[in-house]
Amino acid sequence: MNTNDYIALEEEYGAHNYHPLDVVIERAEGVWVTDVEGRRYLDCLAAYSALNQGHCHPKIMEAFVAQAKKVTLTSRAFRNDQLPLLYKMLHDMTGYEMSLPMNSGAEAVETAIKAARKWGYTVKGIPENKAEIICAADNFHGRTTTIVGFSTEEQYKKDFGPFTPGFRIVKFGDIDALKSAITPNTAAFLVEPIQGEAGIIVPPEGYLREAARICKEQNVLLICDEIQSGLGRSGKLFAFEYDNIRPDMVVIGKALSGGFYPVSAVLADNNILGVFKPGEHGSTFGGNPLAAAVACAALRVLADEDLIAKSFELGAYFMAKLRAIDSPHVKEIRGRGLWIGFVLDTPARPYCIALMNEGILCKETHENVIRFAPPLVITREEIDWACERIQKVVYAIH
Ligand code: IF1
Repeated sequence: MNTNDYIALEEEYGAHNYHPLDVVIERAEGVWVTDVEGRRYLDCLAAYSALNQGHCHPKIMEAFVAQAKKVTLTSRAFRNDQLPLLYKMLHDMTGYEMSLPMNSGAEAVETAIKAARKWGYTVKGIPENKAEIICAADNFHGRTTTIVGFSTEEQYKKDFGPFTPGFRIVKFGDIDALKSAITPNTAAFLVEPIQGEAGIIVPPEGYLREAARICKEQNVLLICDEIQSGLGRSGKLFAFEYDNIRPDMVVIGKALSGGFYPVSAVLADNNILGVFKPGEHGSTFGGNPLAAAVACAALRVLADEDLIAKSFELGAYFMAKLRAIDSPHVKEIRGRGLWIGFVLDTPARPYCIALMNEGILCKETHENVIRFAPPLVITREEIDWACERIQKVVYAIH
């Protein structure tokens, strides 16, 4: 079978909820992927930051295979010997008193929403069914019906209603808008410290710091969705560190497993996560021993290989090189760490296709933005290699 055969099968038998580039990946290692024709590409998307540690990292692989041979799933009806180690590691790395493991990012966001509401009723004293959660315009927190209900992107929500009530939208980066949206019934403010899907939008200096201060003053929980921005992508363990804050809840996923397996978690202190009593929340696969073993290995790789510092340094290097590309079509280059939005004044998809033909995989977001977010194991030489090709493509398209 060749590329076209695989595409034909997929088009015929798969639901058409995606429009992928026409590259059929067969194997991968580190920052490189190989397609079914044997062509190699540098992966500049890293599965939307799930592959911060690089494809098929040998250490995570080792943990994955070893654990798969022992026990993969117990359900939470019984305990397993891996989950406690993940709890301890998350605590030691982040300082939060506890965590609650789930699978997908969206499930962890749902978990944070449930925790915030329950905290609102049982701790803050919000009247029954009146809790409100404030979210930012242009947010992306996942695809469940509750989450798309507070999306401001028509495409994500049209014809999927009716939606869960209790959410309010404020402009991202606008501190006054947040202030005036808070009522005595506000349980939480849920926000991405840097908006990913929106096009890698870094908020104005001090926004999160001020938001954290107001939330504290008003007894509102600050929930940071670090599913995409966290675990080194932004050049820090968490993007909120740029504002020197400590959110009440942090949601992580994606790179928590280094791309092997869906693993997500909510981090918080006991006064918040402690609201859940036995039977009130859960998941068949959440916290299973395979997931826990993989997550521990993935976190260890982040630390052992100093990937967070690498993201910080190489991100600045990559961004400076991209800024040196002189084209009237390039409007802005923004981001933090190895997480870069390359903003054009024209549709980005033709650029992504041209880059694919040059051996670089990346994806447009919002029509005009190309995101460059390679695995954090990328080298300076590989960034040079990519920049040569990016420059060639930018200069070739008029
Ligand atoms: C897809 C986007 C990125 C996320 C944040 C929660 C989730 C995500 C900040 C949900 C997921 C993914 C989903 C993926 C594409 C990707 C994405 F373009 F859709 F918006 F990265 F920018 N919070 N983002 O970024 O996590 O349930 O998917 O594990 O194809 O939908 P999930």
